[in-house]
Amino acid sequence: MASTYEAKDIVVLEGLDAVRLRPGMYIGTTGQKGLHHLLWEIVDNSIDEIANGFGDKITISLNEDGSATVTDNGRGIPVDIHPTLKVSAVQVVFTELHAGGKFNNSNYSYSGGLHGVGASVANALSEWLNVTVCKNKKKYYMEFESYAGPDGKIKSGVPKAPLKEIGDTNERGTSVTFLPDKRVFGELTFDFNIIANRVNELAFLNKNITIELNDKRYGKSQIFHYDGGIKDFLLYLDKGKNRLFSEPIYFSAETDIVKAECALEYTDGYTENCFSFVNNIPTTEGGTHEIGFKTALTKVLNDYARAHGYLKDKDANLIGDDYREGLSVIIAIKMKSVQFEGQTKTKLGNPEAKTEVENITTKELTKFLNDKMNEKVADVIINKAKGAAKTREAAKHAKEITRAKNSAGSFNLVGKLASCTNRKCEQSELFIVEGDSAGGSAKMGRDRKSQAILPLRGKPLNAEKKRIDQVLANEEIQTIISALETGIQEDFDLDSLRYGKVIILSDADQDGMHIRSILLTFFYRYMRGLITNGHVFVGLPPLYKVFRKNYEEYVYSDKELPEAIERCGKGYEIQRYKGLGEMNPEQLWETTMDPDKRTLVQVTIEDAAQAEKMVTVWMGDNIDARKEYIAEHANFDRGDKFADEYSTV
Ligand code: TSJ
Repeated sequence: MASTYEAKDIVVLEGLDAVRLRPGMYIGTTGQKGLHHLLWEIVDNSIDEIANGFGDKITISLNEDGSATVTDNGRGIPVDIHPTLKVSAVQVVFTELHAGGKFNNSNYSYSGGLHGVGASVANALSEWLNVTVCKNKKKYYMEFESYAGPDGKIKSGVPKAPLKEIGDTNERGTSVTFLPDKRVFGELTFDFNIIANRVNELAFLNKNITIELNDKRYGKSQIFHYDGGIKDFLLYLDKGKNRLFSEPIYFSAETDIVKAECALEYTDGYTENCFSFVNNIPTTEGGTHEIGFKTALTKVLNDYARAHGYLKDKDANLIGDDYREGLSVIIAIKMKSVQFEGQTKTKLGNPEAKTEVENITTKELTKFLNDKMNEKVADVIINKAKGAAKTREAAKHAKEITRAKNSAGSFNLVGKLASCTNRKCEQSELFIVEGDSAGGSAKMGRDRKSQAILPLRGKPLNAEKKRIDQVLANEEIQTIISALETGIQEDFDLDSLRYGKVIILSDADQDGMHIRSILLTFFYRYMRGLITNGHVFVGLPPLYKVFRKNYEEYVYSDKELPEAIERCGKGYEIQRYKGLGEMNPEQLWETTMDPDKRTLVQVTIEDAAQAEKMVTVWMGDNIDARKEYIAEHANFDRGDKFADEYSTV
């Protein structure tokens, strides 16, 4: 087995053993997210190196044995001997929990890695890890291993030998290969799509980088590189929308405190899409940088509107919402000592980020607008905002009506809703069921105490195309709003939620997927807190029943069908359910509603964002984008996560 080579390593290694004892403290979970976290901890280092101007290429390989290799062509991790620890810097990086502080020193790192301990955490949670450094015309190598000692306890990330010079080279860079430990992550494996998505984002956010992703297990390979950086990112996000400018507005600036980059444009839609990042990390909950941008946007545009006669002396200023209708923007900043806040720690808290981004945006946007060449663009923005201000009044009126109806007992509105008797939110569930016939079965089959049923007749209205007042006027949507009792948008109040679980039950076909997507888009836009707080679920009805005399089994995915047939044995029969409506009340209860037997998939904010994107393309006016999308996603048969990767809740 491995040999430790110096006694004082033991002290260091106790740190790594602590990581293994409580992996959650370092990587959040030991599930799929945690496994991929290890990879990002390593990749972040290469990104940092390149973002600092050293090298331009990263290669990530997912190897056949389950390990992953990350290689960059940067300067190579320093190999000199650490003055107090008396081992190579490479060893320190992989064995010291606080190596981050020593090597990612103040003028080096913007890394998003957790506490800057990333590489050592990845080492601690790997069966083995090896590193090759090319630097100073020399090649160096070192290997680490985690193994069970005589007492059965696992020693984590133990160096097998000191860093060794193994030859000459003209190349430069660092290469790390590691095998995540099965004793920590079980049989979980790297997922090409998860990695490709994030790598794609990283390539957008770091325009000088080329990232190659090789999946050696399946022979798949993809290269990510965007000359346009976040400008390309914005075009990607707005694909399928009707964009109002030929090119996004783009600016970047650097101060002592932040490096900031913004790309923005308008579409003919009515919602705001603001995506922000700090040190390459998405700040989904926003924060001070976003506020700085928005404050500047409103001020600059109001000033411009007044200076150019769009607003007369008697007119009030337009409000921020008006200027953000149809706005798509990406704000990416880099800064040191970031503080993250909020429920999911994805909200930037640093007050100086507001001032900096606000000043930069004010200066750059003013410069842009005052360029004669951009007069048309300015005209489009201001006129669009004036239109938004007009309908804001109408929307206010429509909302007042909705509120009045709600407080008036809402008899008509919730007429189709069969509520449950229990009033406690956490013990109540609302099933939104596709179709009157399935709705009828659900009403008969349910547990009346805790389960409410709301049947949806047809497709509820498309939340993408209409202005807010029209969305709210739709009967199906109004029923949902009334039933949930939370209010919407800025009125949304989670404490008023009537049903702790909102469960969407739709057929396993294209229409069902469409209805689900529209509902998710609605929640995403108007009741986002419902999703972020984990209240929205998708129910999975069975696809088949496999049965013979005295035996029956429901099957929920095509993948499981052969096994079920085998279990059933000779003389089996198969019933295929084409829709929820084919099941009688007892069957629906047994397979899909009974809390003890059913499978629910909790909807994440990413699922909802994806649904929104799909609905945008699907129902928007851009026919080319729609064709392209359908060509790319031709198989609608439960070809999404709600069929294949479910987890019981
Ligand atoms: F940390 C790590 F092991 F996870 C890792 C680090 C993994 C990979 C794939 C690459 C890297 C890495 C580190 N790439 N490039 C660097 N650069 C440095 O560590 C470095 C190089 C030179 C200097 C210097 O001041 O001369 C400083 C640093 C931090």
